[in-house]
Amino acid sequence: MKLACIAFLVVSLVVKKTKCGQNCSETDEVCEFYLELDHHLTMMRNNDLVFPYNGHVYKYDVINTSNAVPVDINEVLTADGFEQPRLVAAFNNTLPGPPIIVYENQTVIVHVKNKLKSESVTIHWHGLHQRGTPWMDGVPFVTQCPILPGQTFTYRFIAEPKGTFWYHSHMASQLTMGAFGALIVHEKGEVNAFPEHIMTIQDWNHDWEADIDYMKMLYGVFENRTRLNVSQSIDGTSFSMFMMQSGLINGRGRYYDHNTGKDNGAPLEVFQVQQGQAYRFRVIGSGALYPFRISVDEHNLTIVAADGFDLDSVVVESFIIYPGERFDFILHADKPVSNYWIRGITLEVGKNHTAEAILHYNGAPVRDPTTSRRSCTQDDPCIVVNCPFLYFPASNYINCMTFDQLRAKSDIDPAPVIKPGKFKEFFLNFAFPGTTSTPASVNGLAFEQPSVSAMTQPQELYSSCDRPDCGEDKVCRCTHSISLDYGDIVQMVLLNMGKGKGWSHPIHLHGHSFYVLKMGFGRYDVTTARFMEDDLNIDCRGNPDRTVSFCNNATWANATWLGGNVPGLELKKPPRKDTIIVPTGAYVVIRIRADNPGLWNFHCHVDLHNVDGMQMLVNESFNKIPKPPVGFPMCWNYPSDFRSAMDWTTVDDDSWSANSYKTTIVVLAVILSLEFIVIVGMCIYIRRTNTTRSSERTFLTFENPGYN
Ligand SMILES: *[C@@H]1O[C@H](CO)[C@@H](O)[C@H](O)[C@H]1NC(C)=O
Ligand SMILES: *[C@@H]1O[C@H](CO)[C@@H](O)[C@H](O)[C@H]1NC(C)=O
Ligand SMILES: *[C@@H]1O[C@H](CO)[C@@H](O)[C@H](O)[C@H]1NC(C)=O
Ligand SMILES: *[C@@H]1O[C@H](CO)[C@@H](O)[C@H](O)[C@H]1NC(C)=O
Ligand SMILES: *[C@@H]1O[C@H](CO)[C@@H](O)[C@H](O)[C@H]1NC(C)=O
Ligand SMILES: *[C@@H]1O[C@H](CO)[C@@H](O)[C@H](O)[C@H]1NC(C)=O
Ligand SMILES: *[C@@H]1O[C@H](CO)[C@@H](O)[C@H](O)[C@H]1NC(C)=O
Ligand SMILES: *[C@@H]1O[C@H](CO)[C@@H](O)[C@H](O)[C@H]1NC(C)=O
Ligand SMILES: *[C@@H]1O[C@H](CO)[C@@H](O)[C@H](O)[C@H]1NC(C)=O
Ligand SMILES: *[C@@H]1O[C@H](CO)[C@@H](O)[C@H](O)[C@H]1NC(C)=O
Ligand SMILES: *[C@@H]1O[C@H](CO)[C@@H](O)[C@H](O)[C@H]1NC(C)=O
Ligand SMILES: [Cu+2]
Repeated sequence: MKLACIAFLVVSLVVKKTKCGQNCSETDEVCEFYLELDHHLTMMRNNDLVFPYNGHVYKYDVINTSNAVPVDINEVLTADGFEQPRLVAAFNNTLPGPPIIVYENQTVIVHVKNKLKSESVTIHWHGLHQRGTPWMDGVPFVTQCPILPGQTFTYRFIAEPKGTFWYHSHMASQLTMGAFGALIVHEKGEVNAFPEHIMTIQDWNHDWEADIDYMKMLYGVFENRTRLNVSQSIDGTSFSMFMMQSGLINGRGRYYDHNTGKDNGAPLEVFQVQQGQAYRFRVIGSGALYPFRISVDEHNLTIVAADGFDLDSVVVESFIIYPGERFDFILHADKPVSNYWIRGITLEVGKNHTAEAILHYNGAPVRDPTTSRRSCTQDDPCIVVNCPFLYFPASNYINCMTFDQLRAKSDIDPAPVIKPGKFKEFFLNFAFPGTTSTPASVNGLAFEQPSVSAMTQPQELYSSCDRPDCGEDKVCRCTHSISLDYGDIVQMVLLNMGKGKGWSHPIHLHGHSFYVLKMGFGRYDVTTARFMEDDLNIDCRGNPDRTVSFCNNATWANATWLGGNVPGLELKKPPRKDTIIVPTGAYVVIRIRADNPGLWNFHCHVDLHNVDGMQMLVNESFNKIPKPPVGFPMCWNYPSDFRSAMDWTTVDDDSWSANSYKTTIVVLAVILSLEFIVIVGMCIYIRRTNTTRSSERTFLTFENPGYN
């Protein structure tokens, strides 16, 4: 064993230039990392509680902060500085987890250890295409079995495409507990690259955690014997009852007392810049639910990329980012040496929820900025990019630029051209239709997670959607998938319409960066910016009344638009994305080429919606999916329901004790013979692999003979 390991390392050092556990250089072919997921508490330094004061934290028993030494904030998960420690699940005890920074086309190896006591995990590499390695996509029960407590798993994949990505737990809502980090893929040989900063932004609630959020979403939130309402967006549509107490940038924020309006002085993230220099900020929406509008006081932002793909740059006052999205902007540090607020405000009305960080010019005193937001005026209106609606209230003097108004930086990557006979078109409504029960669904199909990995154990799936209780103006729960054949050109019309609309959804597709060809918005009141009516170019079929129809089986209202003939599609320089907002009442036309065989999850990135069922699978050229590596772990087939009740659970009329005695003997005999077979098998296998592939055996999970 040990010899084999050393042999492998020697071989790989010589042949592959492997880097272990540190930053990779451009010439490395393989980059290797270790991540440990464990529970931790915020505001604790080892066994000591700390408290926030004036941008620092101090040990709990400090009485006079002016003569005390503050605790190093890098040793504390400060979050919003709330003194009641909150449980987090974090990689390597940092919030966010350590950044993984690699170069395009490098082989990335990440060894993951699950040190949680009662939860399993998988890690998704959000935005990477996993071409040739679809079983490394990290979706539990879709591409792999979850990594159970105490277990390890090794991911191995190619870093492609280049750009700003992130990694996060894909297990239910675990990511909202802090289980994420940045994943940056640098371009090779890039000249004149800007120095850069990574910025994750998220909502935070220190009283609740993932599963409680979900329960409260279903059953309601009460405070002081009052039922709280869902918070409202600028266009009059909804967010959630999940209360965002604080916003965090790179894991730091301040809690504002709602009664006094005073903040608790917790430390904030400080981004240092040198006057005269330009910087690339890589912003990652890593939150649970709320979008943020991000601005930097007294600076314009030049947006240059979204979800890893370069855009024709636009200069804006701010941009909006939903969970799952990424935007890169260039900041020119050309203002007087000082401190400036970086702000992320939510789009809620009647609430002032802000995530804050500090832009600190080298040479400025270390203290909170005193700057204020730019005021948008009739003569100098603000431009906001990526709005989930068409308008802000007219009195705000803000002009929205929706994502479909952006263009790719170059025209070398036009939209896939329709080939006769190879074109498929899908209408997918991401919404909450229903009457008595209104689960989050896609076309009324709330996703039921398989109980084994659907990619590697397809023969063990049960829950087909081909049932009488599923269909037009019905809602059911099943394992929803659509099938694509290799080489298909696929147009998807993402909808958010009918009875189940009312929330905007950031929809994320795994395995692809789709081309965004067009967005169609509903009707709004131009003065108040309130949403009024769905876009009527979509025919919801079913019940003709839009407020009643589930819109489960939609099509174009004008039949000549079928077959890809939608007027106004951007085919020359469409921007690409892997996560796109589908606003209430709107549609988004996207295209992909089915050239990446896999089983790809397609879901809302608002975790609560995803967990509730707003997800589906794209079953892409299943018979062309490469075989997983030798030794790839399988799930034991505990069924998800009792439809396939096993014989050994039924007791016949004999007395229980006699029967259980018999059962025990049989089970023991079976176990013993299985063990015997396994031992013999292992011996044979070890002997064989020792002689033929000694270097690969200890690295079973990431050697892949089926690929390359
Ligand atoms: C995570 O922690 C482990 C154990 O302390 C360490 O070996 C590893 O290098 C860390 N990983 C990263 C990416 O920092
Ligand atoms: C790796 O790169 C990051 C970001 O550039 C930097 O903060 C960190 O110090 C580097 N780590 C090492 C070991 O060089
Ligand atoms: C706190 O410490 C400072 C500096 O040593 C001292 O000037 C001040 O009087 C102290 N305050 C109290 C309340 O003890
Ligand atoms: C990445 O690798 C692929 C396949 O080996 C190759 O075709 C492509 O040119 C490479 N790209 C870069 C930027 O090195
Ligand atoms: C609860 O409501 C009562 C009556 O309206 C009010 O006096 C009290 O301050 C409220 N408590 C909190 C914590 O808001
Ligand atoms: C919630 O909305 C209802 C109906 O609009 C209103 O009567 C109630 O006062 C609201 N509750 C709160 C806590 O704002
Ligand atoms: C930002 O751009 C706007 C219009 O493009 C311009 O009016 C404004 O002066 C710029 N602000 C700064 C701080 O450069
Ligand atoms: C909103 O909150 C931020 C800090 O969270 C504060 O700086 C700002 O003044 C507040 N704005 C309003 C209008 O209350
Ligand atoms: C969708 O509508 C079409 C046209 O009316 C109909 O043929 C089809 O059966 C419907 N599909 C479902 C699932 O109801
Ligand atoms: C994907 O397609 C294959 C082949 O058609 C089928 O056997 C498998 O059950 C499908 N899987 C899912 C989850 O739909
Ligand atoms: C349907 O769409 C086509 C192409 O855009 C257009 O020429 C035609 O007038 C439309 N028909 C109706 C009834 O609107
Ligand atoms: Cu959603």
